[in-house]
Amino acid sequence: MTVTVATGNAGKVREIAAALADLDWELRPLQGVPMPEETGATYEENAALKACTVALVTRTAALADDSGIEVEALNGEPGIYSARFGGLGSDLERNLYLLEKLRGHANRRAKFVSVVILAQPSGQVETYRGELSGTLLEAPRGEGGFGYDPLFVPDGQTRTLAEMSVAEKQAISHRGKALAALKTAKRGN
Ligand code: ITT
Repeated sequence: MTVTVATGNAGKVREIAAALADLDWELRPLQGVPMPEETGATYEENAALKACTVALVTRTAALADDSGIEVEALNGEPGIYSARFGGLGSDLERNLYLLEKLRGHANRRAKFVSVVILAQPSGQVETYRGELSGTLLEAPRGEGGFGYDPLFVPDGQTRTLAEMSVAEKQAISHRGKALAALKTAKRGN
């Protein structure tokens, strides 16, 4: 099966390609296909918008991820707005903005959520979800990963997601869990 990876986020592309390497799929990059505006109210709606639009335009199956970080002390913000948090343009700026918002808060609990949708040009969709709970540090640590990874220490771990290899992150992460569920469904085991 040919599958277009419907994301403009290079970090997600790396993780999706690594997770699906052992499936017999030809993964194609998005390459010039315009992505829709994310007007949905949920991860599921936004992932479906992205996957269905790209499947229609490319006439291939398309896989999209919509994800975000939900911070307890901020009543679940930024959630589906994580990529645009504070209207800021870089991961570093968004991390510093998050730290600023959390200043003085004792509760550092947060969770990542990923919803992965595989859409066919026919409109058929399959939805997979994964979550990862953890705590947020007072300062970024590590060079790997993307987004809020340098601030996030998963439960049961001592390193941030940015201090882990792609494979180590994948084994425990929200996206890794969603993609593992997709693989299980596709392989029928
Ligand atoms: P596409 O829509 O093109 O896939 P995006 O980055 O805009 O790329 P989202 O709208 O799903 O994707 O926003 C997800 C944001 O949540 C992402 O930009 C990060 O800021 C954050 N995020 C999601 N998964 C993450 C992860 O594994 N590690 C760190 N931050 C993550």
